[in-house]
Amino acid sequence: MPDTRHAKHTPDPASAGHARSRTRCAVVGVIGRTNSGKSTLVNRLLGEKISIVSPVVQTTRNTIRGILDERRGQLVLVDTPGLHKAETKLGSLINRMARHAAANVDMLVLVLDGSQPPRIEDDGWMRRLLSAEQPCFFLLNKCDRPGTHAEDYRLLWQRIQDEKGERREVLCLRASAATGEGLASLVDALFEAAQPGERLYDRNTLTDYPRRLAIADAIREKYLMKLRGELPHELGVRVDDLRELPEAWAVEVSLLVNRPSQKPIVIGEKGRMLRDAQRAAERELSEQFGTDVKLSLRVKVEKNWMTNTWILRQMGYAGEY
Ligand SMILES: Nc1nc2c(ncn2[C@@H]2O[C@H](COP(=O)(O)OP(=O)(O)OP(=O)(O)O)[C@@H](O)[C@H]2O)c(=O)[nH]1
Ligand SMILES: [Mg+2]
Repeated sequence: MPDTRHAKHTPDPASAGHARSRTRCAVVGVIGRTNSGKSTLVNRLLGEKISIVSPVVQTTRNTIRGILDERRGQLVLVDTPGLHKAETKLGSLINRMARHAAANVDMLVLVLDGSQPPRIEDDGWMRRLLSAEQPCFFLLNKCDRPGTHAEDYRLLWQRIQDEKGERREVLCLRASAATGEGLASLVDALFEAAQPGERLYDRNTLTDYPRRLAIADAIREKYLMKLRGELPHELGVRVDDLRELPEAWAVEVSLLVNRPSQKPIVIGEKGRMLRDAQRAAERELSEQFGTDVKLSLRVKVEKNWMTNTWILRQMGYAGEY
């Protein structure tokens, strides 16, 4: 993927100044509980990976914007962290970020995990959507898996409306972010609900997610699959230095853990875990940015990094709101 697609937010000069627009544009919040498939959906819609994906809950920790550009207009897809029961300051920040993102978009897609029954977080989001001002859609995801809980979600929505004494028609689409099935209908529905307007981003822009955060995420993703128990949630990845040299990008990275006992696990036997993560991330990032990326990883014990606002800010978790 050419690096120019990871550009900064720049209004499209070609489209500026037109009073009446034939294009339709909208900022679309992709929301839902953790692990429902939001990031998989955004990546699939863009046809490129901009957001990390894993079977571990709380994979996404930032809001990440991806730009879907078509002749008919532009959808700015905002991937958000999944709501979950927060037990740490980081967890509460992440939940706040997701709610904040949902309040500041033109329309909302609530991604439901059709392969599992509804949970408390689905209930919470549906209640919010009932009174949300924006157009809303339900996307019943993972329909490639046998058995769907469509009826459970329908009943939940019905019960919430009965309880609140309010009615709202929401289009519910079945889809699979993994296979792409049903996603064309979603995109059509989103463009149809979008208002006429000019493009918000240059047509070639894929995402405005900062490089440092994208690099840190790629490394964290490599670890999410390998670590067990609490460790995936207690690992912080921070890019300390990024030098974009002509021959290769040189990146210095700290892997932060809470306790000394976690350090050898992250390094692995004879450094194997660290080396594997480094190589896999280097491969992926080099392809993504179209230049060689060399990572230098250091594991540090930073007690309570998850409650340290300064560190959280460096990781982009405490900005914007
Ligand atoms: N079978 C199947 N698996 C899916 C589908 N969509 C996502 N998954 C899997 O579900 C898991 C979670 O996917 P993510 O995209 O990381 O979920 P998320 O909603 O972004 O999760 P958080 O970032 O934690 O909120 C991964 O293992 C995905 O491969 C789908 O349509 N079908
Ligand atoms: Mg995600």
